[in-house]
Amino acid sequence: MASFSQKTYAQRGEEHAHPLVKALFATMERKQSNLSLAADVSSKAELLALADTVGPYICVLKTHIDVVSDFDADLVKQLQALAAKHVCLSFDDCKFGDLGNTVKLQYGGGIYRIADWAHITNCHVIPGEGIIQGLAEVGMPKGRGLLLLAEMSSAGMLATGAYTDKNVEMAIANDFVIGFIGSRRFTEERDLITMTPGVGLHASGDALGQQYRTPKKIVTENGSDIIIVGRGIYGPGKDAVAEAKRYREAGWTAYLDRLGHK
Ligand code: 6AU
Repeated sequence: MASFSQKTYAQRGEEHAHPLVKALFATMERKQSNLSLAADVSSKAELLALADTVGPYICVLKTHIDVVSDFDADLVKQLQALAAKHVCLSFDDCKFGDLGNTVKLQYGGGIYRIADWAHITNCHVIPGEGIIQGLAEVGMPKGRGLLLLAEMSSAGMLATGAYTDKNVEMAIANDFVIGFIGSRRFTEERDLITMTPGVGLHASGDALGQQYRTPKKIVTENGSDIIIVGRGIYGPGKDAVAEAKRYREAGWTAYLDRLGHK
C-alpha cells in the first residue's frame, strides 16, 4: 500500500473519514496551499488585518488568542467571517496540558470559548490519555479536531523517543485526534496529518531557542503535510503578502517534489 505521503491531498481527502480533515485537504488542494500562518500578534486590529491580507494564500489560520490584549467576542465573529471568506480553517494553539476535567473547562469555557470557533486545537499528553478524553467530550460533538505535540521545534526539547512513540499510540487509538505537531510523518496506520512549525527560508532560529528548517526538508524529505510559518511572513520590514506567496510556493513545490512531479 502506498504511503500516505505518496498520495495527493485530494485523494487523502476523498478517503478520509473525518469531515474536518476532508474539508482541510479539499481547501489545500483548491488553494494549492499547505501553508498555515502563525499569526502571533497582540492586537485585534493587527490580527484581523494580517488574517485578511494573508488569508488567500493559507489553508489554516493559527492563533494564540490569549496574546491579543484587546480580545473581545467581536474578534471571534470577525475571525470566523474571515475564515469563511478565505476558506481556511482556524487553529488556536492552546497547547493544553492539564487533567481531563480541567482542560474541559479551559477548552469549552472561560473568556475565549475556544471550542466554539477553533476547528483545531492541540495538547501535550504529559497528563496521560485523560487529557484527550476531556477535550474530546467538548470538541467531538462540535466536529472539532485535536493535534498532539509529538515533538517540538525548539532547541533542547524533551518530546523525543518513547514519549513521541506514546503520542503516536494515543493518536491512533483516539478518533478525536486528527494528527500531530512534529517534524515528520509518524505512522501509516491511519491518515494522521502532521503540521510543522519552525519553518523558515532564511533565518536559522531566534534568540529563545526556535530552530528553522526549510519546506523542502520538512515536506519533501520528512513527509510532513502542512508548514506553519509566523515571523518569516510578517514583522518589521516584511511585505506579508509577498512572503506568504513565497512560502506557499515553496511549500507546494516541496509537496509536488514529494509526489515525484519534478
Ligand atoms: O514561525 P515562528 O517561529 O514565528 O512561529 C512559530 C509558531 C509559534 C509557536 O507557538 C508555534 O509555531 N510552535 C508550535 C505549535 C504550533 O504548536 C510548536 C513548536 O514546537 N514550535 C512552535 O514554534 O506560534
